[in-house]
Amino acid sequence: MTTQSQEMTDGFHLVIDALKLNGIDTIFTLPGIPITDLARMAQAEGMRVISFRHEQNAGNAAAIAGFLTQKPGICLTVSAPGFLNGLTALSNATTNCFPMILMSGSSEREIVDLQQGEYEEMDQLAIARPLCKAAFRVLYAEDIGVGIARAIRAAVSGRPGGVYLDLPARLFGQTMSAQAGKQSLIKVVDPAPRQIPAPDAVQRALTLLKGARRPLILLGKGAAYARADADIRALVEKTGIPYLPMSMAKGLLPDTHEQSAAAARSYVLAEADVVVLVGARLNWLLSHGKGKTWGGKDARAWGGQKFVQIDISPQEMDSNVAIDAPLVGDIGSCVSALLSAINSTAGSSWVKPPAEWTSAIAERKNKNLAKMAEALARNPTPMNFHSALAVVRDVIKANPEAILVNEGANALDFTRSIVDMYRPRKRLDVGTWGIMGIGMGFSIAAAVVTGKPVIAIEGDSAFGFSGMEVETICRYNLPICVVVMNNNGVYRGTDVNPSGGADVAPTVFVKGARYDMLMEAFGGAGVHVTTPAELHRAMDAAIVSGRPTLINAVIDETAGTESGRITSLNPQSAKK
Ligand code: ADP
Ligand code: TPW
Ligand code: MG
Repeated sequence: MTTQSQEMTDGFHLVIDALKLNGIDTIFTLPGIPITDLARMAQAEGMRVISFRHEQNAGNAAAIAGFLTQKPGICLTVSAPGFLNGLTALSNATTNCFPMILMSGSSEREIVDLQQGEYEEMDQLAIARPLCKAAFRVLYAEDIGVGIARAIRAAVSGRPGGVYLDLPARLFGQTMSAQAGKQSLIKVVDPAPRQIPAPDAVQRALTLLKGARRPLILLGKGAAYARADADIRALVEKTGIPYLPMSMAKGLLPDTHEQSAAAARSYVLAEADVVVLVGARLNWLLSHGKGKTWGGKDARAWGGQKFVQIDISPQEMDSNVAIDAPLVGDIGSCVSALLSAINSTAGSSWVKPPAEWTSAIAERKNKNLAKMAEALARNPTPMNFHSALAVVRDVIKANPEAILVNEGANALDFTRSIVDMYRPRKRLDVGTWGIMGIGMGFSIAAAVVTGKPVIAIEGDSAFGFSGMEVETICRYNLPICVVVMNNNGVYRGTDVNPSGGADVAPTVFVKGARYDMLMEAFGGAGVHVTTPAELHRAMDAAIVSGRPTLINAVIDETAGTESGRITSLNPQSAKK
């Protein structure tokens, strides 16, 4: 080797060095032209490189790694088809405000732009742009530092989201002097700057809150992401205001907290007079802040409540209903400002919500919890969602550090309402789109970035979207226990073909499928269970061993309902 070549660097190494310089140590990928060597070299340079069986799963892994770490998760794919496979995850990450960067190799621009039939020809930058927060292309090795710095800032600053970074094949082989290369890299200073709320906005929110008779706090996944756990808890406990966690905010305070109004959700949404939204959007998941759910007199009517909204995105305000007290800033700064205002202006004179409100909630809550306890105590044959999830509930209670990944329809809705979470950022699910396919990608990333045990509660249909990644789980020997709630199909296994033909109905799968054998094929533990006792034993064994495990839990095929809790969103013909 000549002295000259020792002093050179190339595009491959500049990408790796730029990521490492910014504290990014993991890449979720699937190799091929032109990024195979990039993945190899990243591993050689000490990065963790997790290689998947489909790019969508690598992308979902990157997205949730971003949510869990506040650093952009990196997904690396090949051109056109690999890029497109990753794009669903990028778009989903953007929709959910998860920071990630999709880096895809791309083919020769000159040929792509003239549409001359290049290998994996596609104008990837143009296609990605409308589906993510920002999209960049780097043409010269000396710009890699800037490209990656911009991608990191775009992903994590303000409202987090997905960023596309286009890396043409030709870039990787470009060389430059190692010293100039090093100087071209940027270590991003303060990538997600705090955004302090204006004092008058804080006062406005406080004034509104002080006048409330039936206040309510709504915690969303933005609050979980923000890692302001102690202040959020202090805000809830100091004010005495009942709160509702959105799905991925469960565990921010333990679900067993006495101020949780989760078991009286429909009552509090309809009755509250002032609602504080903390990192939660008034989208479909909250019935757009109006209509009957909110006490409105018809499906579109405003229910009369006032809103305080804490969000980093000013444009989120008034998106569905009027926001009376917008509190724009990062959740950490906003909640702590609100807390100091409460402590100084209200001081010890802060008046907790009236007892009529809190006791009315407690009454509903206790009634609903008693009803739930009854349903959970039954032990029907075959096992149903309740009897199976009573087990999962106990296992999570005994292992509160475990991360719960959850997807499906009934398998999702029942798990969310039955399984209590005790710690922040432990529940990861289908999010804003209600997307199927996040299961194994989320599970793998959660295990990789936290080192904690992962329990994935999967509908049998939901599992199928990413099921091949059980090989990945075995390959990296990850402590993941997948429980397939097997009811023979999408929603239920009981539909029949109305034509009487030989094909089964579109929602029905092979009856009695043995998903456990899929895990065994790759050396993991597969267990077939039909009773809660068997399920409990199998889950305990999985947690104790830390071995990749798939439990095929046979669930009554008649137990589910169409679309789970969102049956009403199915279009119905007006034709009688
Ligand atoms: P959920 O589905 O749990 O209701 P959403 O995804 O609808 O939550 O809302 C999350 C909100 O949190 C988004 O509007 C986003 O802008 C906001 N957000 C994310 N991170 C922060 C942060 N650090 N500070 C303030 N707001 C944030
Ligand atoms: C990418 C539509 C929502 S829920 C679901 C589908 C196909 C599966 C429900 O069956 P599963 O659960 O998982 O067996 P269970 O317990 O009710 O039987 N494609 C994508 N996303 C969504 N949401 C769908 C399709 C859907
Ligand atoms: Mg099913």
